[in-house]
Amino acid sequence: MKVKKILALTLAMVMVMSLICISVNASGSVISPSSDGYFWLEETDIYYKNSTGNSDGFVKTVSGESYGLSGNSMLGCNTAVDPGEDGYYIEFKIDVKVAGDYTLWLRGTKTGHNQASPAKIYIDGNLLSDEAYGADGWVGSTFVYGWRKATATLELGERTIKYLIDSKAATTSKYQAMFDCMCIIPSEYTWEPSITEKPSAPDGDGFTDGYAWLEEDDVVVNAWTGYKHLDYSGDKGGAFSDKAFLLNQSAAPGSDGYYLDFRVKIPETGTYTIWLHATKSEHSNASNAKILVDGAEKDTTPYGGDVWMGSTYVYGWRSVTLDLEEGNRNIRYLINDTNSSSKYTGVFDCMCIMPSYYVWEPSLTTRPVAPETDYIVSSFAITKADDSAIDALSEGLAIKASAKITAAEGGTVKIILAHYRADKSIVDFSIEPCTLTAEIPGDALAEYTVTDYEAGDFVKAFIWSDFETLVPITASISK
Ligand SMILES: [Ca+2]
Ligand SMILES: [Ca+2]
Repeated sequence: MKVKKILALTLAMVMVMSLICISVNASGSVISPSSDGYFWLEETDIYYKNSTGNSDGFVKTVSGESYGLSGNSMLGCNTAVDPGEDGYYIEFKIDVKVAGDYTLWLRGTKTGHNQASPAKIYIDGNLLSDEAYGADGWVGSTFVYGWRKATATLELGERTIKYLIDSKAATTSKYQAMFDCMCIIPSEYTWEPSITEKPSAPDGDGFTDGYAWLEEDDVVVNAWTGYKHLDYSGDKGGAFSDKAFLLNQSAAPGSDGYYLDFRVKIPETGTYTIWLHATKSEHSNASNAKILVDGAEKDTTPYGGDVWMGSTYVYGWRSVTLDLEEGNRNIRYLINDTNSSSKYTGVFDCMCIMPSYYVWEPSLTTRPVAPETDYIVSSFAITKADDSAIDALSEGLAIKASAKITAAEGGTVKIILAHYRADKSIVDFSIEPCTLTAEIPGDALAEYTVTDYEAGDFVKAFIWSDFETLVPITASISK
C-alpha cells in the first residue's frame, strides 16, 4: 500500500514537473579539433539546448548571404517568455586533444547593449570573464552582435561550453540574444577574428644547432586516448629521454587511428633523416606503428637492439631518410592495428630530425653535431643501379651512391661505397672521384656490385675530401 502511494505521488510529481520544466532538444555530437589544432563551432554544432517549445529559447534561425554571418546563418533567441531559473542556453561539447591555455573567440550577442540580454559563457560550469572586440554588427534591427574574447585553461578530454542568457534586454524587455560562431584556439596562436580567414597553426618546432629534437610533450595534437605519461628510467627496464607516452588500449580507435601529430619547421629544402625512439614496429608485442609526413606514410629502418619496459613494451631506434621541403611539415606517429594480444600498443619517447649528411649514432644523451666540412651535401641516396629503392642487400645486387655536393672553393672529393661483414670487417669497396666547382653543384656517383655476400652484411657510403676527413653521409643499407 505504501509503495503504491509513493509511486502515485512520484508519478504526479513527474507530471507536474514536465509541465513546468523546459523541454529538452536532441543531443548533437562532440566536436574534434581541426588538423591545425583549433575548434570552430557553428550554431549547427550545438550539442544541447533548452527551450520552452518551438517558439521560445534559441530557436530562431536567420540565414542569408546579406547578413554577413559565418556559414551564412545564426541562431537567435527573441522572446518575452520567462525561461525559469535555468535561463535559455545552448551547449557545445569539444574533445580537447592538447591540454593548455586557449583563447575563446565568440561571435555573438553584444553584452552591455540595451537591446541585448547580457550573455554568459561557461566552460564546465565555470563562468568566464570576456571582453568585447571590434565593431558592432546587426542582423536586421533585432540582433546586435560582435566578437567577444575570453581565455581559459582546458584539460584533456570532453569539455562543455555553455552560452547562457538569464535576464532581459533593458530596452525591449525580451530575452534577446544570438549566436553565430565560436573559435577556440591555443593561446599561442596569432589570429585576427574573421569568418573568412580561419586560424593556422604557428610555425613548428625549429632547428637549433642544425637539428630538431622533439619530445612527446611537443605533440601538437594528441589522439592517443587514455595514454599514460611515463616518468621512470631503469627501474622497469626502460630508458627514456626524460618521460615517454605509452598507449595500451583494447578499444578500437576512430577511423583516424591513435595518432600523435608533431610539427617541425624545416629550414631549407633538402634531404633529412628522422630518428625515432619509439615502438619496435616489427615485434609481435607491439602494434605496427607508422610514421606519416604530411599525410604520406614512410618506411623506417630499425637500428640497434630492442629496449624493454618490463616484459610488455618493446621499443628502440628507427630512422627514415627522405627529402623534405622548406616550411612547416606535419609528422604523424600512428597506431591503427593491434599486437599479438589484440591491443593497440605503442611507446613514443622522442624524435630527432637532422640533415642526412650529419654524423650521429642515435643516443639519448649525445646530440648531433654538424660535420666540419668545406662542402655541402644537399642530397644523398644509395639505390639500386636502376635508381629504385633498396630494402636489403643480396648477392649480385648492383647499387650506386649519388649525391649533389656544393663545394665552398671547388676541388675534388671521392665517393666510397664500402661493404662490411656483420662484425664490421671490410669485404670490398668502390671509390669514384668527383670534381666540384664553387658555382655549380656536382653530381657524384659511385657504383658497386655486391659479391661474396653473407647474411648480416651491410654497406655504408662515405665522402672523402682528404686524408683528415672521411665522413659517412648516409644511414647504411642493411644495418
Ligand atoms: Ca553561423
Ligand atoms: Ca621523452
